[in-house]
Amino acid sequence: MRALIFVNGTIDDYPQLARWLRPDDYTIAADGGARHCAALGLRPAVLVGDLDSITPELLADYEKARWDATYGWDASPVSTARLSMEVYNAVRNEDWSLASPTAPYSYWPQRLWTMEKPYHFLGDGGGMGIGYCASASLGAALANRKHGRFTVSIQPDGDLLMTIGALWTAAHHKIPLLYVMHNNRGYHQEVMHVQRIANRRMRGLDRVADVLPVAFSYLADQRAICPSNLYAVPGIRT
Ligand SMILES: Cc1ncc(C[n+]2csc(CCOP(=O)(O)OP(=O)(O)O)c2C)c(N)n1
Ligand SMILES: [Mg+2]
Repeated sequence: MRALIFVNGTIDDYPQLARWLRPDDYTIAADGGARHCAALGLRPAVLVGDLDSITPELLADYEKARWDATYGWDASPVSTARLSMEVYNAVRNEDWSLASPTAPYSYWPQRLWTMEKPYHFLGDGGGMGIGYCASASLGAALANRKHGRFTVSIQPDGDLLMTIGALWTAAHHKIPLLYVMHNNRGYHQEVMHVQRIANRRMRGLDRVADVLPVAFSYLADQRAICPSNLYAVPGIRT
């Protein structure tokens, strides 16, 4: 992993610099250097300095993330901000590794989790293809296994349906990985896109199928996915 420090100098060519960035770069903004991060669409992992040269607007925007996360905290179904923070609270004292992309839940971990190690975040999938999350998380968990790291993945439902075989592979090869289902029962990014286009063309939403009533806990049952590889877990009947 590289640590990038943005200081308050001049950058002439943002697009050229953007091509050189990597998703796992650890970004540090030194005071007014935060404006370069904003121009590049980056949210720095750390902001340092006496904060006399960062613009008040940018500083307020950073501080706002915590406030934004509290919106609808007690709502049901649970908000994605709360889901993210509950998962963080559950893993933060482990040697954790977040293996899932964060775009499906509004990038909350980059906004609020403290990420200090290269393996704390695998990064988002470059191609944005669904089916990436379940399988990429499994690959990360395999790499983390020998280090004894706790791999967690906040797993969208549609994505898991694309690569459900990842569960079999995890069970068969005994790869420890916690998938926390982000089950909104739909291909929702797709639905929102279709809604937008339907509005623009002034037609109804009758052709949108947005409910995927899948019982993922049954799919994850080891008796179903890998019966040849059952092992006893104390307190759990197999
Ligand atoms: C292989 C592939 N097919 C289709 C798409 C188009 N697409 C983008 S998001 C999405 C829905 C994703 O559903 P889910 O994984 O449940 O996440 P959600 O949007 O519900 O949070 C689809 C179909 C894609 N990105 N990749
Ligand atoms: Mg979904």
